[in-house]
Amino acid sequence: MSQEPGHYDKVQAQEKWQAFWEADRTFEPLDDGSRERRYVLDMFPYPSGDLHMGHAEAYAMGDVVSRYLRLKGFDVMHPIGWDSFGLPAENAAIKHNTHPSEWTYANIETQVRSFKRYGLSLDWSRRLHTSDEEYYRWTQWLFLRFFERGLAYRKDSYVNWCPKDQTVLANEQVVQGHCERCGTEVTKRKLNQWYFTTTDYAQQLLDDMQQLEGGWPEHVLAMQRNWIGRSEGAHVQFAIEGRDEPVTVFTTRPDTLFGATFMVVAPDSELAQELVTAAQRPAFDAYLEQVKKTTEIERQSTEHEKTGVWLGLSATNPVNGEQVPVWAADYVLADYGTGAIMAVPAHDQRDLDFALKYDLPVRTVLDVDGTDPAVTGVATVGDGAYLNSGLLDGLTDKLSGVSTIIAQLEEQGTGTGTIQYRLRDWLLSRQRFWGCPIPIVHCEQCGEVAVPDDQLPVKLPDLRGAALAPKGISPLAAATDWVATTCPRCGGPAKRDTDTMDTFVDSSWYFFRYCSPHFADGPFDVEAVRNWMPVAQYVGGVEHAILHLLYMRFFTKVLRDMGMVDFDEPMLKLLNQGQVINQGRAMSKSLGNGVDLGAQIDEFGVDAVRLTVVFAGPPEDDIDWADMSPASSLKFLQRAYRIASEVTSTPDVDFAAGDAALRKATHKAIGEISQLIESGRFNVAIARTMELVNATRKAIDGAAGPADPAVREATMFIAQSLSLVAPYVAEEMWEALGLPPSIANSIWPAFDESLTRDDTVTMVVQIQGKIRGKLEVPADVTEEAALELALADEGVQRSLAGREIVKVIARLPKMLSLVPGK
Ligand code: ANZ
Ligand code: ZN
Repeated sequence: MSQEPGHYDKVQAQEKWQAFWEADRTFEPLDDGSRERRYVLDMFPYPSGDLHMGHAEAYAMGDVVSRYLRLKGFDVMHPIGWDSFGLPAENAAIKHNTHPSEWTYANIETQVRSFKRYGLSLDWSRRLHTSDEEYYRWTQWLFLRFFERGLAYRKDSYVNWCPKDQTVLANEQVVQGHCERCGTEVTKRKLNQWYFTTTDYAQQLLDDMQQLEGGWPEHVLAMQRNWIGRSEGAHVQFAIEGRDEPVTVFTTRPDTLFGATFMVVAPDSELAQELVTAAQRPAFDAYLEQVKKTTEIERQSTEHEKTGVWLGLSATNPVNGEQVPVWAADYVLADYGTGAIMAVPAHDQRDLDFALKYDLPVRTVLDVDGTDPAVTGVATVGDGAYLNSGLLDGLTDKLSGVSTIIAQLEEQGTGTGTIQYRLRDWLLSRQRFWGCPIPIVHCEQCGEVAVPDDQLPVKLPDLRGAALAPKGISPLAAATDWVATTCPRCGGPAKRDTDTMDTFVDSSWYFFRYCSPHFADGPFDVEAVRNWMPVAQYVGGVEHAILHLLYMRFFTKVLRDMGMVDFDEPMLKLLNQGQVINQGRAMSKSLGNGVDLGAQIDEFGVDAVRLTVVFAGPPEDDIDWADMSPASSLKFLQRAYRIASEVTSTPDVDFAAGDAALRKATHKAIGEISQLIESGRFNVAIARTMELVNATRKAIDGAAGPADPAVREATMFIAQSLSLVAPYVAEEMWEALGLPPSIANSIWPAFDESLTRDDTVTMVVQIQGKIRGKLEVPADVTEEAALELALADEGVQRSLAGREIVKVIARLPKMLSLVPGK
């Protein structure tokens, strides 16, 4: 296809430069310490299919930072890999009667091609896949280190269970309480599950957020904080007749203890099973069945209708010796606090709703606003004067109420002040095939035995197709040859663990692996991690604002305690890009409003699509594709390219000799754009680049002309600035300017502040030959402006004394001479 002169051929440019970067290995870091290192990381993709508009946005943002830091002279590492274990591969394998790896690795290859075409400055030499044996061997190794340190343990817990398919379901396979495959109502079943003790690190996870202040979005820090959920309160012991152990409750309001009129235990707790009397057993068992069908979210919702059952016994309130009935109710959760509460209906809405329904007493112990909760049905919360509260009566604020009662309980030995976290231990085992096998062997003699390091990886058996279909606990259990093994400790018969790890385990350490991706003696080379980390900029979706970020922070702290890393936090800065939507809504098949990335690229080219995405608005904001015009982006890029094709000076010209006005515009742009990129305002940086393109066009067409050295200087900077978002046209421009490739190896120009200063000159004002004033004026002041300034000057006004000016003699900017009339 022939092109008009000064027109860049987007398809040809894409092929040409992609091949160049690949052969030149342009984006592999030197990693030799000759330059300061910077690590820029995008959250790695899941190979669900080809790249989509969401990827286009996220990776375009990361590339701006990565390419900018390169040009600023840093040795940048910007790696890529795949989070390649996960359930969709298993479903595809069942459907097509293949192995999950086939679907997975085929999709990865598709994404690789798209990533390469998308012109990202990625280091392909560090590519990893979490489902490779070479990778999951080290996931297992890390699991074993956690296990040795007591940070990985097993306990019983409830999982989603489909009674028809006889299988465990992941949360995402439960659709409105029903099995995604067969529609049967999902219930809960107790299974032995693996956990990591994230709770041991709760306080550190909270405290170290101080190091992220300013580098992470405030709302992400808030989400982390809420998830960890620190509560200060007390453990209070209620004695139970005929039972040695008292029941301990957790409360944030121990000061309301005199208002506790009943106790509630989580129905799905061990404690409820222990407490329930024989007479109440049938009613309790029936109730528990009902509870198992309720999701945790429903249980915590304030709208959820309160239900419960009396367990047939009473407990003793430690401060007044009162007997209060013990109930089981689903609004109390088994795994928060102690799984048991003291109910204070007057001052806790959930307790009040329950008390009113089951006709339990309500006793006000705090006068908050003069109202009576038993009458209004609204529990009163906050500070107030204590009533009916023994030693607390007379106090009026929560702080002293709480400390007084805690002191009393501690003295009696019936309670203590404590801190509770909402954070739970991380349930990491999955009853799935396509994941990292848990490297533990179960021996009848020795119990849980670690697979020795030199026998890692424990490889997945070769199950495919129908063998992966749900039946029983886990697909791996069906591989009986694989399950049967010998105990590494006693040599006796043993069974392999048939669970695999949550894929969040894989993604909790991949960023360490990138630092030394082929390291054979451990998950990573400690030295390489010391060189590269922490990550300077992490980019990814806000959907990972809680779990992924929390888990990788947890891993980092454990590795630090193991002496493998020397920092507390792995990611110094975090950017959450927005979403690409269409016509005001998330893109979806059912709405038919999907936008195909490949089609957009075919029509407008990579550069125009990337420019559109980055120019659309602040990186955190959503982009509505319906409002975008990639066609005008392309038009702008052609305008920019044409400028480069018109420059006639040679690379060795002296910029200092160039047009002063254009030089000033260029250096202003250098200063501003650098600042804008560093503060994450990429869209505004592009707007500045567009302005510089206009100024340069004017200079070429005007007095300066295409040979002016300032035109070359401006055009070079336009190309560099554009290279952050439109790398193909930028390389073309660089080449048109006669400069050696790649533009990615060029150096971002130094900003010369002196060139941008608005120079001023002292102007002398004479009246009838005598100096009557001295004024600071711009060096390029016009006669009109000079006259206006002079007439506004007090000294000049005084000596004119109202006379009209009949003649002006201007020798600007130094002198203005005025001749007044009579
Ligand atoms: C008595 C009380 C009186 C309470 C009062 C509150 C107000 P946070 O702040 O979220 O930590 N609670 C304790 N364990 C629970 C569990 N396993 N399931 C459901 N609720 C539980 O909440 C702590 C409060 O939630 C505790 O303080 C307890 O109710 C309840 F005027 O105890 B409180
Ligand atoms: Zn053994």
